[in-house]
This record gives sequence, structure tokens and C-alpha cells, in this order.
Amino acid sequence: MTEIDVPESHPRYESLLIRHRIERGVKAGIASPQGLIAHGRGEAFDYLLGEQTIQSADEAARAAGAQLLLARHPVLSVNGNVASIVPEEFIELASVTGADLEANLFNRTDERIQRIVDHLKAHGAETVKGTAADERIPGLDHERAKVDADGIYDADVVLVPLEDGDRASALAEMGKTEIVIDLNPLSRSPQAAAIPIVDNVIRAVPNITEHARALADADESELQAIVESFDPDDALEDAERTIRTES
Ligand code: PTJ
Repeated sequence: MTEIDVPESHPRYESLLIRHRIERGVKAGIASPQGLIAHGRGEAFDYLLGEQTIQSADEAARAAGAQLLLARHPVLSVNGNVASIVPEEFIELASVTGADLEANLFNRTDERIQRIVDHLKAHGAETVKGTAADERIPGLDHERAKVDADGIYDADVVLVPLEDGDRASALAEMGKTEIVIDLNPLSRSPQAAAIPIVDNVIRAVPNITEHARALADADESELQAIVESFDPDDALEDAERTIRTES
């Protein structure tokens, strides 16, 4: 048996595992109760995608790996859902790409930020930003605007997993290159992203890591070519078409 007392061969294994992790995250005060609602929305889209990484999402994950390797200062933004579902996978991605981790919350409380920092450290992270909150993203009047001056504020590339859309647009307006993971191709965040990955974080994060590992020895021009040949509109259209026609 596994973490959830269900064998991995169970057809709903992955879905049950994520539900269990989110529920545990809410009970531990890491995820917000609203994270359960956000998760339900994502789950419905995942069902329509066939609970698999479609080809265009795999290409997006490869472009994301290349973009993170090219970055001067990449930062992976962590919210309550991500810290609950994929803490170790996120830490590994940060280590392979040399990115910083920063806790950044929609329903921000200093207590929950600290819990997420402690949780990631318990899973092996050395440093997790997000507690200083000594800068603001211009043009945003909610708590998600609070960022670390030497973290997201300074970053040139930010990976933003599953969240509401206005921070995504505000970060793009600051000139940052954004990679977004979101199961809903119609959501504002993937639409504002340079690299939208329409996939479940539980598959997308290890997939980006795998691509980044495979590209670790590639030279800058090869990485640049991968990023430049990726078309975000094509990726979003392909995901929407898959959802509408193949489910
Ligand atoms: O921890 P906090 O306070 O920062 O809050 C985090 C949530 C997720 C609650 C907050 O950002 C929120 O309310 O987000 P939304 O506006 O509900 O958007 C969540 C998006 O993520 C939706 O488009 C979902 O389809 C998508 N989503 C949900 N679960 C997953 C997902 N995308 C990828 N993988 C998932 N597992």
C-alpha cells in the first residue's frame, strides 16, 4: 500500500492521491480552504484532458525547462496547493534549474507563509523566500502583490502555478517572462503567460525537471531556439481543442 492505502494500480490513484494531499494540506494550515474549490475546478479539466500530459503540454514543459536554464534569476512561486501537492518535486525543479523558491499567497497570512516555508524546509529546501515581503508588484492591490525584493521582484523568469489571473498580467507588465501551469486553458493566467503549460502540477513539475536535466549541457543558442519555436497561442488552442473534442 501507498501514502493513501490505495494501490498505485487503482485507476483513480493519482486523483485520490492529490485529493488526500490537499486535504492534509488544509488540515495542516498549509493550503487555504479555498484551495479545495480551486482543486475541484482543476480536476474537472484534468478529467476532460484524459488525465494525461498532452503533446502540446509536453512541448511547453520543454520550453519551460529551457527558459528556466536561460534565466538570470529564475523564481518558482509557491502557493498553498503546490506546497501540499508537490513539495519535493518543486524543490527538485528549483535545484536542477538553479531557481529560488518563494512562498506567495492569494489568501496571505504571515502564519501560512511561515508554515509553507517550514514545510518546504522539512522536505529538504535550504532557503525559501517570501517572509520579507519588502516589495510590491505594481498595479495589484491585494496580498499577492507582496514579494521579496531579492526574490520575485528581482526575477527575470517566474514560474507561477495554478492561481488567479491578475498577478500573472501584472508580472508580465513588469517585463518578467512567465511560465504558468494551469489545467484551464481559458483561465487568465495561462493566457497572460509566455509559456502556458496546460497540465496537472503533479505531472507538469516533474516533467519540466526531466526536460531541464536533459537540456543541462545544451548551449545557449539551442536553449534559445527551443524557447523561440514555442508558440503559446498554439499550445492553448491545442489544449482547448483536446478538451472540447476528445473527451
Ligand atoms: O494558497 P493561496 O492562498 O495562494 O490560494 C491558492 C488558490 C489556488 C486557492 C488561489 O490561487 C485560487 O483561488 O485560484 P483560482 O482562481 O481558483 O485558480 C486556480 C486555477 O488552477 C484554476 O484555473 C484551476 O483550473 C487550476 N488548477 C487547480 N488544480 C490544479 C490546477 N492546475 C494545475 N494542476 C492542478 N492540480
